[in-house]
Amino acid sequence: MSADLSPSDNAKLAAAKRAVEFIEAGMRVGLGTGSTAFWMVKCLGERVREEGLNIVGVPTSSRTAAQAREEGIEIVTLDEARWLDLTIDGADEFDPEMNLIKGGGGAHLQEKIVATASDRMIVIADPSKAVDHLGTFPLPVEVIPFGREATRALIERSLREQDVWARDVTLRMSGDAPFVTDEGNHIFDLSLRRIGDPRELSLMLNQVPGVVENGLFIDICDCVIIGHGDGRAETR
Ligand code: ABF
Repeated sequence: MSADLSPSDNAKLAAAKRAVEFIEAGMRVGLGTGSTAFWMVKCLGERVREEGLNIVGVPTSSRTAAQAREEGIEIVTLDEARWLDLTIDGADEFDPEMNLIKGGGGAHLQEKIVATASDRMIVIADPSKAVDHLGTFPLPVEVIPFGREATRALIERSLREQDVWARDVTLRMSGDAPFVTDEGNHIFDLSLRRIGDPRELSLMLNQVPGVVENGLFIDICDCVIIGHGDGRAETR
């Protein structure tokens, strides 16, 4: 725990520190994105520099790639690594079954590909991310820019047909322009309030032409490390 950091950053740091203890020499590691994953990349960089830990990392975003390079972590593409031993990433929400909503940072497409190509996924989070039911956090859905409004209408129709209550399907903006992902796509954020059946919703969304990937991670996460403001970390 550091007196210079806010309780929230201390919680993220505590989870990150515990998670990097699972990284062993020779591993191929997926590196997540977001403010919690930032601390993980920082802690891993320390181990690489101080212990000479020999690993390669596969970043899940251009942001994380830049940070990993600064930290002196060797990075390779997922195709070069082929398969990963472990991915460590943040989440926007996790439920008791360790299903997740991700994508608040706009990187869930690469994050899902990387986590799915890993033997294990560890999520690092502060206690605010724990929920009984997913859905309070708006669900990100990445769509290709072509025909975006037609895709929006299809998403809305599919939600209605499935009786999923959606307050809004909102185009994510960055200033005056649509937010653009690393893959050149746009994101709709779905205000759903509560997701009854995350697996069914995920399948339904990914069947809509124009949808690239949604932010539901079902049966992908193996364990969650929750950090606390006082520096403690618990594993679930
Ligand atoms: C990424 O960062 C995302 O999938 C998720 O949206 C977000 C969590 O961010 P933070 O750690 O900043 O809360 O992992």
